[in-house]
Amino acid sequence: MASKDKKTPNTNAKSGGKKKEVKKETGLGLSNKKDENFGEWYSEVVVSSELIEYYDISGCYILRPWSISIWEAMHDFFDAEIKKMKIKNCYFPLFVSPGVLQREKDHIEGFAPEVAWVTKSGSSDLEIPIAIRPTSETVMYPYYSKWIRGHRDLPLKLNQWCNVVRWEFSHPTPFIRSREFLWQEGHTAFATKEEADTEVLEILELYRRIYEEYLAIPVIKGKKSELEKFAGGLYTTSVEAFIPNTGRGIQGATSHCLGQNFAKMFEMNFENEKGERAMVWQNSWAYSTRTIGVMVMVHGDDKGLVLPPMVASVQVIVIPVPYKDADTKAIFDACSTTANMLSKAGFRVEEDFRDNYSPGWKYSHWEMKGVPLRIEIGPKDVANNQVRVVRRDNSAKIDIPMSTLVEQVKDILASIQQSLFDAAKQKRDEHIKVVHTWDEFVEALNQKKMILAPWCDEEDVEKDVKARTKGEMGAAKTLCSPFDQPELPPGTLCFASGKPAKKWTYWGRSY
Ligand code: 86X
Repeated sequence: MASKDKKTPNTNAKSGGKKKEVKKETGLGLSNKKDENFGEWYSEVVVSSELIEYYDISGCYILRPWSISIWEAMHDFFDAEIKKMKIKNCYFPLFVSPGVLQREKDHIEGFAPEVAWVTKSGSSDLEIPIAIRPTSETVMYPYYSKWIRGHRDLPLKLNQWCNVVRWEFSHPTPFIRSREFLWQEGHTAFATKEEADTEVLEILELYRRIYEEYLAIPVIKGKKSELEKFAGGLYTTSVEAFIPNTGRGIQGATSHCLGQNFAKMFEMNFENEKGERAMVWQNSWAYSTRTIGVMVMVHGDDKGLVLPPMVASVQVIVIPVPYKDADTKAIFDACSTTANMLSKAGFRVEEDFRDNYSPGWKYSHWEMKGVPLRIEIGPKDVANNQVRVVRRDNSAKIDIPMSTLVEQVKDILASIQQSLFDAAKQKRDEHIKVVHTWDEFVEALNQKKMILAPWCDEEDVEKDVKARTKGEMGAAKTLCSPFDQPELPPGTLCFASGKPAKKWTYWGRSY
């Protein structure tokens, strides 16, 4: 194994074990198995696949090109879609003055411990400390108030792509719970509630498509309970995903109708068509780099990352397999021809011509990085005018003649995208349990299930369920009430309170 030139600086906060160093140097795979040691497996896979590097500040991670390219694939889709909706991009400052941050003190109260502050410049104290945005309502809305005068200024629909900082104290996890993360935050203002309601669902549908069509992860669209909604808003909708290995639900993205709460606080009002003062109706919505973590957790395996073709910056990796006495130049030429042909056809292709790694090392390397398709070209393939194609998701190998390669690669990538979704959906569905009683609920929770139960929709009952399920693993809470409601026969009782049930709701432990 030629790896002498691959010196890794010993700054990896997670490394230290000799065994790990050796694995790292040879690139021969993971030392943890997904089903045996999930947490360790995850930490290892995000680093070994070169998505992230650990950093010397807890909860902060370096996003390497491999993860940023996934972020960009989602960005390009979402950004184009919101532009079709006439939402415009903007950029507001990172810093918030304490006065402005306090203006929404009611809902800030619970979040206050998470706000990070700048208190010094050089060695001198700032006269007034400055907060770093944890979200941008207080940054943006004073200017919405200034910019909105009459009904012709509405709707005002802005989005920004930025970073935010929330100084979390619970266990940090790359992508899933980090102290700084990337997101888009959309903030819109309308003259009527109807327009706001419509947009909430349009944005939620885009979030569903990011998860299902790009990341190949099934999600449930629904409404958050009063306890779990964004306290500053009117109602919260979300897409909810599920991590089978931990049995935890995870909020994938949120789309809120804020109602007129912020309009009151920030005096966002306008003169309507009748010449009266009226308050705006608002929405806000966001998805973050958490999406990438969910993708790793759902699709990754014991060989590393598994990338859905829709978000893979390299969809096909071409690897020459020279033999001692074979015509090496012919093999390399065949690789270039293949790569050019696929690239011309619109696929994202790379060749790995490095001469200091063996073909076997390259196979594991690109498997670790999750590239959907590998093409191997050896002397026999050159002689037969064919290539060997290997799928990352199921290891299936097929020999394909050059004459039909483009068509077949297209079909195989589509098939990988679909198979990943189908496998994730099947696994997710196996972990959904419908229950009617408290005993069934507790049993399903112990089996790491996501639970669908009839509920009375009372806040005290949800708090009580939380209290009764508190333990090492964390309490159960509501994930969402799905928009797609199964039939609720009259007389159905709440699993927790025994009162008449009002709706079906998903429950579970969550991230
Ligand atoms: C809630 C609400 C909302 C715009 C979204 O979910 C979509 C995009 N924002 C965010 N939230 C906070 O308001 C919040 C506030 C402070 Cl001060 C904080 F430190 C943390 C927060 N976390 C979430």
